[in-house]
Amino acid sequence: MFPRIILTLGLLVGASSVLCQSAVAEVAVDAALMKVLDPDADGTVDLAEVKAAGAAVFKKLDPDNDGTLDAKELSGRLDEAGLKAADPDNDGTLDMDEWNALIEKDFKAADPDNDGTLDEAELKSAVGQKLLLLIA
Ligand SMILES: [Ca+2]
Ligand SMILES: [Ca+2]
Ligand SMILES: [Ca+2]
Repeated sequence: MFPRIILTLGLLVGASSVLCQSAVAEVAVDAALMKVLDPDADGTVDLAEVKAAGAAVFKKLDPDNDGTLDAKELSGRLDEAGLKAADPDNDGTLDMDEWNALIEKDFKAADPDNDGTLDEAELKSAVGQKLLLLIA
């Protein structure tokens, strides 16, 4: 009886962790990602590092090189509502200033302890994941 309960519990825990992973971890926070985001290798990502990574993504997403990202170029990273909120001049695209402002806003939201850096747990939070979609 006893081992059977343990087994059942184990299965339940296993199943729920699989569910959690698919729901939350859109961007895996692993050594490979940290190597990219954390060049000074102090184990956390600060705003300068986030902006540098964000600038690289901006370049990658803007193959026509017109200095703006439209909804199509942002697909999979930012939904329509997110684009609208980050687009104060309302031209339907994000330029580098708007992109940086968005990244800075998400960075601050992902840093509830307000120490100016994102650690692994903060990067794995829902808003941290949202930020990672913009910079990874
Ligand atoms: Ca760092
Ligand atoms: Ca704009
Ligand atoms: Ca922090």
